[in-house]
Amino acid sequence: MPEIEEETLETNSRDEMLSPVKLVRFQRRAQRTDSIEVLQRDLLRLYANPLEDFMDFWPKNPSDYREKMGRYTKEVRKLGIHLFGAIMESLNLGGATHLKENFNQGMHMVVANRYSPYQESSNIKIGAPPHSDHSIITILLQSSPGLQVLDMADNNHDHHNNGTWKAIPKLEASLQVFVGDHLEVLSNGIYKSVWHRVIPISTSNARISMASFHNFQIDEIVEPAKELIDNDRPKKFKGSSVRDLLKYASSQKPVRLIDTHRII
Ligand SMILES: O=C(O)CCC(=O)C(=O)O
Repeated sequence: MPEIEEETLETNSRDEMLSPVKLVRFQRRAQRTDSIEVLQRDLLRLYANPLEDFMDFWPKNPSDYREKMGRYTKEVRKLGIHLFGAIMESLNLGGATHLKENFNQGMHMVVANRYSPYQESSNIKIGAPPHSDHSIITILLQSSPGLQVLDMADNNHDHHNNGTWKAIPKLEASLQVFVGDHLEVLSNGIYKSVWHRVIPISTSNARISMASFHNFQIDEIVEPAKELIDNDRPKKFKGSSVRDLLKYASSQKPVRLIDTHRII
């Protein structure tokens, strides 16, 4: 029997991806041969740039939440800006100040994921399904192992059905950095967004992760940089904004928006 996948978002606020704070139980249901399997995680999503505009919407409990989370988001944002500068240099786009300015003023979304303890026998499995991120880059902090990335070294990078899942170890005091879909577009396919999923290792302890998604401004159309288009490397993608990617993600289609925007 073919696998049917359906995702549901359980949330108080139905105005989807753009409310300043959202608490969600994210479930993906898949019809297996003789049962329905559910893949579940809980997440709290906050916007964080500009911090002054959003912090008043953040949780007040525990009482130092805003102060500590504010400090973390400020530091991780600085890191994101440094990394973006280095990536631009690697693409010989170091002089493209409009891109840097846009990134500096861009959208910063922070998602705290909680993967609760679970029983192996339950048909509710805990984890995150295979996906890539809408961001330019994502910076991830994780409490314990469970993250896996698809290694497509021997495959055509544009297809995500093949490849080998590789576990990413949790290294003390380290962050992971992912290339997101909009960097794949901006770099005209030179950087590839990372296909990843989560299968928590421990059934008895919760796993927590904090993903910081760094984007351009929400309505900025992201297209391949013109400096990276030539006869040898023609333009690979049509443009899209972060708003387009978020709206599309909430429509829960199995194909990435940037793949539907592929020109070649
Ligand atoms: O929990 C993780 O390690 C990854 C989370 C993730 O992929 C996401 O929030 O998009």
